[in-house]
Amino acid sequence: KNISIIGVPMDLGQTRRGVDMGPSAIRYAGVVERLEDLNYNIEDLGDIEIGSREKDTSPESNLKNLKAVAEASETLATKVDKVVRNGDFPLVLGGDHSIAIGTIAGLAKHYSNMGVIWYDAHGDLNTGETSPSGNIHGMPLAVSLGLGNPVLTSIGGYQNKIKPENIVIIGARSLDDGEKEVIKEKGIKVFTMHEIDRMGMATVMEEAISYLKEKGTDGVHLSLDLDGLDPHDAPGVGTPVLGGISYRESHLAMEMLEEANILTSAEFVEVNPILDERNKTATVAVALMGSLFGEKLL
Ligand code: DIR
Ligand code: MN
Ligand code: MN
Ligand code: MN
Repeated sequence: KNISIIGVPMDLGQTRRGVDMGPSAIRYAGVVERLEDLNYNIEDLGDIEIGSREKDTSPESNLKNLKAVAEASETLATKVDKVVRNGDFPLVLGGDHSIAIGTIAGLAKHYSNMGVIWYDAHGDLNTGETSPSGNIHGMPLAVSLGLGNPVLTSIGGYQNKIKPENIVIIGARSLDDGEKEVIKEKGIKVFTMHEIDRMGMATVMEEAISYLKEKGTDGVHLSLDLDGLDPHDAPGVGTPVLGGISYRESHLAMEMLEEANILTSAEFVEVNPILDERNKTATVAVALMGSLFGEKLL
């Protein structure tokens, strides 16, 4: 089996510097060796090129760095598309979560009914109208649903990449009012921290997996924002939120996804080595990838 790694040194989807070094930090934490030891052929395709920070937001929109984010998203979509056409498993390393716009644009045209697991403290369901920040990393799930600025929703040359009923959000604990409305209106499946506390991660993952199977998904993408984890376990993120998913629960989630054998692509985002403690967060990301790709204790 082949995994193709794509690094996306993107920091333009939010305002804190350093998350562009995420791919380096994850490589330094040994992602290639870790997955090679699980008998995968790893091809590291290197990093895609990212433009520079824009001084002003354009007059027609409050979205920060819109042009540069859109350009990088097109580049990433093309690269992801190529990996899927080669029959390889795309593993995308961020970079802030705005990169999911390009990843999903490259993936979704290969499936008629793609599922998405959004592992995150946040919903990332804002549009220019509802965003409190203008940061595009708070918008990629909305964009993939066809909501928001057309410059972003038309990346890859088509709209409405995914269906709301094919999305499962896991770990949510910070949602803006506009995001709550989208969730209700579109009927998006969400396991908040409340459900994880109440039912336990094992039941949450069982339900999430059978939900996506019942929807008849023909591929499932995992978009894992490291801020889904508790900041205690993953401190190197730009927007930490207390009371998150533990390291152990996250390993269990990855192991259950591996057992279910439903994933067709994955991305790990928001690793910021400048805010981290001795590369702890990148190391956690790589450990979770180990479980996701079949590492066993015995
Ligand atoms: C907030 C924060 N909802 C926003 N979003 C974050 O700016 O849209 N997403 N941090 O990961
Ligand atoms: Mn080795
Ligand atoms: Mn996110
Ligand atoms: Mn987040």
